Amino acid sequence: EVTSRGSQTAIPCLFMRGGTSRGPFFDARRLPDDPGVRDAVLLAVMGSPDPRQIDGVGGAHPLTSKIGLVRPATDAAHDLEWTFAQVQPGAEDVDTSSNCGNMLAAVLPFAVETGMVTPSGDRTTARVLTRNTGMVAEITVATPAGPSGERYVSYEGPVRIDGVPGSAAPIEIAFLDTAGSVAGSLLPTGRVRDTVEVPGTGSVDVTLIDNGQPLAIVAAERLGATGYETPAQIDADEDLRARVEALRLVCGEAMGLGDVTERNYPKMTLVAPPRDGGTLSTRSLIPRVCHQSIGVLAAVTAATASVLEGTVAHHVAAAVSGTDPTVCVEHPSGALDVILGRDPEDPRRITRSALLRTARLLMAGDVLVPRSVWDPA
Ligand code: NQM
Repeated sequence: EVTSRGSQTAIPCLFMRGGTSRGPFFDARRLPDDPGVRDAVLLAVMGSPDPRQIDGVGGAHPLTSKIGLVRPATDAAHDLEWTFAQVQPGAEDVDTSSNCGNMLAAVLPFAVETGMVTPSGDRTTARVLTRNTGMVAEITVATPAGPSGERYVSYEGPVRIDGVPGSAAPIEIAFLDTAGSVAGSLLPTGRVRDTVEVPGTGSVDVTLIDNGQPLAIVAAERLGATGYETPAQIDADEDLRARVEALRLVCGEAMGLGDVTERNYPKMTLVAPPRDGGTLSTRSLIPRVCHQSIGVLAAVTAATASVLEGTVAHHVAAAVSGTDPTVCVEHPSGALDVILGRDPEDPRRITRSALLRTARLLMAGDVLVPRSVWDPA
């Protein structure tokens, strides 16, 4: 179904913002089956491994170097399947081993735009299976009827999310069974807190946790930071980043993730007491540069840690109450509210988490790659 345009192959593509991230979305069925060819195509689309991604559509930052691959589900329990692909601008690797809750916000809009899902009323809900981690999310978008009666995804609405200018239509995401997405279990070491030995830094108390995103949570203070720095200040602080990276490698091993040198996780989360009326303050490194806000599943995981007694996050967090507490995760450009659903029998078990995002279709058309990349034979 792909077409040629001179010396290049044209691949149908929607370019979308999902939450505070952005990238090209594809119908997964229209990409090469061979994983090696597919990855070469995706790298060519983005312009990696050039760190500026000048010969592609990537935005030269991890948050704008993300890709969504969507297809109708192959079983009756789900409506859609999606695979998230992270390309680090300067690297040659297409990492599909973890998830992205921001890009996930654009999956259902993409599916409606491309006819994979037919809107059923003013609001359309779909169950989306994330193939990266096996996680299921229930997503609801606004699908009003146009003048001719045909329904469309509306991107206009009153919802503001910190990190994105203006307001947009709400996209509700309810995450189910997020625990152990990559690390196998919520607390992969079996403990709420571990003390690890880090070359150059000494003993560091961390909470190693995965409720949708593997995180190593550390008190900002312990690494000589305040936890209230701007992302630019953190990115400019080579010493701090070296300490964080040394800690990350040790935490990766401790979490059973092996050598994480080339991986995008664990995300390093520096925590401090809340400053703006929230539950806790965060600075998230993804994993080597600082996030402008915080990843969605990283926020769900940090929120989960903040309600578990004994964790490094709980130690600095303000108290929250109720069986389904709202945890307000402060980040460099504002805050993100996560509603946690606790198991009434076992309050340490978080069975559901929910939050609001927005998304927008930015461009529709074809993305072009050299034909020799698409068809290397
Ligand atoms: O943790 C960035 C993002 C993310 C991931 C990152 C995310 C999540 O903000 O669910 O959303 O941590 O690399 O897009």
